[in-house]
Amino acid sequence: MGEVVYPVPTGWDQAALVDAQAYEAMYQRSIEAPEAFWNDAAHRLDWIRPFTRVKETSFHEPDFGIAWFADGTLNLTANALDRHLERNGDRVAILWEPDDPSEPHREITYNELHADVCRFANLLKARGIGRGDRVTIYLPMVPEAAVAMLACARIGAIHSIVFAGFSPDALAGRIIDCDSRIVVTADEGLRGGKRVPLKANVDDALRQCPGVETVVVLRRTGALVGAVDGRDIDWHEGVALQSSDCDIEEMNAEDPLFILYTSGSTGKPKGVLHTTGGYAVWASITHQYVFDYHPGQIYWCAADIGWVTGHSYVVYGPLINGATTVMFEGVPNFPDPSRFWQVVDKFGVEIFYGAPTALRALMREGDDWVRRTNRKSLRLLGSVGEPINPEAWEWYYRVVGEERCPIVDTWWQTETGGIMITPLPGATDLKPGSASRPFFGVKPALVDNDGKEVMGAGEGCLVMTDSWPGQMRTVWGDHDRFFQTYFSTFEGMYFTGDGCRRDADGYYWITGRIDDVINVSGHRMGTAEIESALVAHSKVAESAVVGMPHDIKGQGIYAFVTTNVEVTPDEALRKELIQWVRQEIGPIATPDVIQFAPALPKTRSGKIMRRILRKIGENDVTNLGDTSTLADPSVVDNLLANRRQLT
Ligand code: 6R9
Repeated sequence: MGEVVYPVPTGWDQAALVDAQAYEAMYQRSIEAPEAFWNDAAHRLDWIRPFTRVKETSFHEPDFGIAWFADGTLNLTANALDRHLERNGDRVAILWEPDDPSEPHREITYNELHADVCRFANLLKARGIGRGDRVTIYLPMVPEAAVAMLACARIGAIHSIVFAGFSPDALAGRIIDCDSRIVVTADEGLRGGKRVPLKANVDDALRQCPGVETVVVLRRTGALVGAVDGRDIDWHEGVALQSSDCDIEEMNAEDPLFILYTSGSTGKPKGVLHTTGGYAVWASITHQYVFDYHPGQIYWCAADIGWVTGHSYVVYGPLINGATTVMFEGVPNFPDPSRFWQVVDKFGVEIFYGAPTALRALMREGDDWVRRTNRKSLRLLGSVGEPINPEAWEWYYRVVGEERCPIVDTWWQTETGGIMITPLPGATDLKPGSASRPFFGVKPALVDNDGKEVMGAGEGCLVMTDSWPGQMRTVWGDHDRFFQTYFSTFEGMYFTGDGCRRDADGYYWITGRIDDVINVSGHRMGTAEIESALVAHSKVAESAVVGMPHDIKGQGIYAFVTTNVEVTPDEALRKELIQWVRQEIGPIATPDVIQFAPALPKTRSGKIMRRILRKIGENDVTNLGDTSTLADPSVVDNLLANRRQLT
């Protein structure tokens, strides 16, 4: 396939914060003089005591450690709220769209958000929560989730958000790991018209957590939920008694801001810890430049606050920059597959940031759902969470953005705190499927399995050879695991876990997690490549590819395929797809097995659970491991019933 390149659209290079030339200059300076670059950049924040030290980082033993702006002090809420009040207090901070479009939306100004945050911060204090204490937040996508986060930051408490789709067991594990004494939740959540029994889940989880003294319950649906005397308090009754003034706590730049649990390839979820100063600089500077954010624009990141994307790009980045951030409670296809674009029209959204999995699901429903909406307000589109296959990219570009909006395909991780590899809309020619170039201060490298650096165009494991301000600082309670997981595979480098290709133009193409790499007849292939080929077929909606044992090739290719709704999968289509992949990639990528599946097993954040598919591919299905984080466990039963029996 010839490579497609979309140049920076006319006008964008002029109007954007950064054009191609400026990008090169700024990037060079950030790499050659990081101290000077980040010293300047960190002045985007208001500091209480200015820092004099900038970068103190080492990825090597024995002086391993990461600190940025270490002698500075600040408060994150003061940066996200207080400093905007004098001039922009009446600007809308949060535009909230409920799950049910017939329910009224909410507009919360910076003044109002500030008062709400202060009241909730005072409530936390009244319950004995202060500096360094952990606060578990188990809330749906409601403005109060942002209020709770910012209230923690105001008093120096550390929030740990647990996605409101997680089970009681998963919640309990996360409460116990960080030893929270307080949980903030709602009676019920609402998603796609369905109620989620959050308070009941909390009650269930807390049977395992005797250390929890307080549960704050927000009324969202008004459902009757039980209350434990002395432990449970109603959010609104609690804050009604509190003052709307609350002094900020003066935090050290390296004091913890939040913990967010994320799963690795092995073991129980890790508590990724982010600190205050460096994270705030990173979340805000990336939000400004990647989305080319200009004050007053309406910006929407469709991620849930339960994931890192929600932390950095629904709440912290945009609010530090004084933006109007849209918060959406619902799902892309409820009440119908036009919903995203209806919300865009309703609020005049200019910047939209979403996930490929949602785009593929919408693409499958046909263009008409998009075309019947206006979308003229959109000027920029973003993608995050997984590689976006060129077909979905093109659809996003042509149908959603009408060839007017650059797409920023942003690669990053919970661990990185914010965007790392991405186009800048006024600076970077776009190649569908490539996250393109490193952001300021990011030093990616590719290494082979022996840790030898791959120079120029080539392929390897993606590592970072130096620190950036938004980097995670430790695994909560297990600093050794932090070092072992990320810095021991390749000496002196942060290992991302992703495979990657760099082309002759220096563009990065993420090929998927290294653990998803398969070796067929001695050829190393990213499963994402084959998936992308399959998905490019007009009858295919989604696909996941894993390795399977093969007598001759070492590993064979096992492809799970979900077809478009109107297609009935049959033998003829199976042959057609095998032929198609041979054509798209070459005979070496010929799938050995194609299993049609009505749906793929996904986590609630939309990531395909490859571990399960790999087990099926290996025909090792007696122990599928922990399936508690699956959005719909019945999907697995169907896969098992129809799996190919290997001989
Ligand atoms: C932000 C987020 C991190 C993993 C990462 C990679 C995949 C994220 C991507 C992407 C290709 C992109 N990933 N963005 N792969 N292109 N634009 O998703 O964090 O949940 O920790 O996931 O997601 O494999 O290593 P997280």
